[in-house]
Amino acid sequence: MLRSSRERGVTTLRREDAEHHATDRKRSTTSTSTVTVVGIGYVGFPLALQSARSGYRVRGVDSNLEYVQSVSAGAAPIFLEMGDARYFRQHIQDIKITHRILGPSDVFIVCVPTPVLPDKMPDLEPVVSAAHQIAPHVRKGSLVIIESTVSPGVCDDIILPILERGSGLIAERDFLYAHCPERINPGDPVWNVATIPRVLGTAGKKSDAAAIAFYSSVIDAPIQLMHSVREAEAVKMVENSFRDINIAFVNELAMSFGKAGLDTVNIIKGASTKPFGFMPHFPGCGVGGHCIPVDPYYLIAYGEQNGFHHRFLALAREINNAMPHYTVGLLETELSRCGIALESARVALLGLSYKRDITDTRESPALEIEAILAHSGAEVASYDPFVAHRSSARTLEDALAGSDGVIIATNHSAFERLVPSDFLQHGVRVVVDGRNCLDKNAFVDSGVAYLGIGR
Ligand code: SAJ
Repeated sequence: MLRSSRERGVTTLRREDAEHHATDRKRSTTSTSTVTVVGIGYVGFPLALQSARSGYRVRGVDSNLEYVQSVSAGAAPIFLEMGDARYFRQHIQDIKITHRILGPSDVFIVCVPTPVLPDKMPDLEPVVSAAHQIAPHVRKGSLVIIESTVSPGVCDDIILPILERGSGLIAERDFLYAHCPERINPGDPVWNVATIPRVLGTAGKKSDAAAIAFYSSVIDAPIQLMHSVREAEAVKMVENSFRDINIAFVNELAMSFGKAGLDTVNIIKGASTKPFGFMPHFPGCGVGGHCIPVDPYYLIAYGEQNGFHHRFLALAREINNAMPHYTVGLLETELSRCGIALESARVALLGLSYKRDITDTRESPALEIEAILAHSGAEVASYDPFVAHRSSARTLEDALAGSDGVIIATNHSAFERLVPSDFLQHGVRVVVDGRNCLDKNAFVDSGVAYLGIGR
């Protein structure tokens, strides 16, 4: 059993200590130290680029051969923020992208997805596969960091044994080992891989120092050293489950207040004037992304393996998962009031990605809404400027033309400017604003019925 850092007397690392480590590391890494990032998607790619900016020789490894070939040829991934895409194009020769690990590396970082299976149980296959790939290349002094989001115990009880068996080495004694859960907020103009504070859990004092030195040389943000790897795993679970239950709370409020004609969004904004003890979340047509709707299931499974049932987390997931159906129900009821049956209606679905102005459709409620509409017999014209390849309509006008109803599932900036005449001119009768992003007052007496989520 690895000794916790509390036993090692290390709790919170002060910034200047980290800087001291960083100075040493920066001096020694500028030209020769190699960082190998396994999994170069939304999480791994920005981290690989930031490591290259910090002077490391960087290798990126990904299991998707077609993706590796495309990126190696210089095609910047569509999810990269502009600054990262520009840096990548200018420094493509500094980053070697391959399908398999090339060999030993001073630092290995695992950034592969940790999704859930259809039965909502954790799918650890990608992270286990990454560990098997890395293990034969781990040498004395290598630093292995797991950034993928996992529940407490996965790093120590599942990943570490693979690394030790495959390398013939022992963590902390021979190689250094840490968990630093990823914190990426796609589309955020302020918080990015260089500025987001991080938490760390490691295998011991030597691993503390090496991991702190590495992150201090790559990011400009505080690093909080936790008492153990398990605590660091739990931190990520807690922060994302916190968000999911709070979204479920306001979604339930929206379904309740919607029946009473109250404006839930305005009420939440009112509650936000309280300067303490309240953090606003807002209702919507569902919860998407690779974090928020997934991580609570890892925590639920962790509880079950310890003989505890997370009733609250499970109920929050149930409420959030019901929002796509709730949203389609609003449209069906209002169309029926107009004498239009959903199964014979044409519906424009605006937005496919899970979040504003990004391309990511993982776990997107818009896709669930699209399936529900199609299952009901409605003709669906989907349009998302960020997901053109997946849209059935080439333009917004094509999607709206001849549509009886509209569901806005993503609050892309292109949709927020829509006004009633944009719908009226195409004969649209009902607009369901799944992200409460339009001016509902503009629709009063407009001839187009407006329904928000809870407003
Ligand atoms: N959503 C709501 N109501 C809200 C907030 C979000 O319905 O009040 C929906 C969004 O529309 C989306 C989903 O939830 O479909 C997730 O939204 P998100 O803003 O949480 O976006 P993510 O998935 O990019 O979350 C990331 C997370 N970062 C990491 O896991 C490292 C999360 O921890 C952050 O809290 C979040 O960004 C953030 O703060 O924006």
